[in-house]
Amino acid sequence: MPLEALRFPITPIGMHYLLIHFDVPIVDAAKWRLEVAGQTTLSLSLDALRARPAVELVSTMECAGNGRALIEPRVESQPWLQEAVGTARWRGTPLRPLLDEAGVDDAGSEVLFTGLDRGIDGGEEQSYARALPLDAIDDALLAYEMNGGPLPPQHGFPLRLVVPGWYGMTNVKWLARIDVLDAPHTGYQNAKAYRMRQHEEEEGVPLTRMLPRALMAPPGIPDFFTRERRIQAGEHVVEGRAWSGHAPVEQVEVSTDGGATWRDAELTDDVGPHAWRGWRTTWSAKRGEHELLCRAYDAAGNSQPEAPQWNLGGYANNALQRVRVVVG
Ligand SMILES: Nc1nc2c(c(=O)[nH]1)N[C@H]1C(S)=C(S)[C@@H](COP(=O)(O)O)O[C@H]1N2
Ligand SMILES: [Mo]
Repeated sequence: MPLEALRFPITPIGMHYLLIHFDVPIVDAAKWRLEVAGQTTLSLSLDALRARPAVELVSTMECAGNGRALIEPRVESQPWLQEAVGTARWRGTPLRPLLDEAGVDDAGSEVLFTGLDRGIDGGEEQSYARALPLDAIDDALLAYEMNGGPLPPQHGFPLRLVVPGWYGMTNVKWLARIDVLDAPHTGYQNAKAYRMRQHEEEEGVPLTRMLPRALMAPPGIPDFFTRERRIQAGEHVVEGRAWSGHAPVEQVEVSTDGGATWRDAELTDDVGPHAWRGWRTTWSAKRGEHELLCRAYDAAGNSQPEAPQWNLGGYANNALQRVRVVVG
């Protein structure tokens, strides 16, 4: 998502980031079915899912690899700077009642979501699949609409999972089946990928919810090649969005002097409890070079570090955004 799109409370579809491990499956909706396997197996058409109770959910989603390219030494994977985030208005049917209809027994511990896309990752051929603990799916939605229209192919047509607050990989697209498991899933995307590890042999800690982050829409205009920002001296609005998957954002601070001093931004647009929060402040820009930073705090006491912490997957880098602005 180009960072100027932070000015939209709901990200227009063509500006929302995309992360696609394999190929986008081309799905014939008339033939497609969702299998839900609990104690019994349900097979549901798209029409059957649309006939179920519908809810809307505005949810901010961020790739767990957002910020990866800013970690040294560089990790080999999708080289995101800070743009792998977006907010959409999803519409669909709540997951939990569907699981209850399929029958979840007491032994049920995890739910596995499998997509239609196949490929090779870490040397293993696989369908993209991710398991979640049962108690994490209470707010989860099976979405068939995005921003008021049908789910586009690149975002998971005909059906995707949306789990508010969790990093992007959780939100399985092109859903084919859902299985209630009675033992932890050991597939690649849970056991190897999306874990905080320092080396390959380590079991590591699974990534779950998004850490807090504030981002600003870079002020002024960019230089084509360097992307350096240029602005005229005078009063300017500095604005952006901030989110956390752990608790609501309570405070956003801004620095215009490289982090020497900080002041509170005003919190603005609130588009829902699972969405980012708008913020803004004004800046009297004086001639010269300035480094602008912003920092989010959530109600659970989480904030952002000054520098990234290296890890094998280059995940969860919520270090402070720094934007250099030349004022002339
Ligand atoms: N089936 C499937 N689901 C998937 C993926 C994928 O490659 N295949 N990528 C995941 C990752 S890593 C992210 S960050 C989000 C991105 O969703 P978006 O492309 O709609 O923004 O989808 C997740 N769901
Ligand atoms: Mo991701």
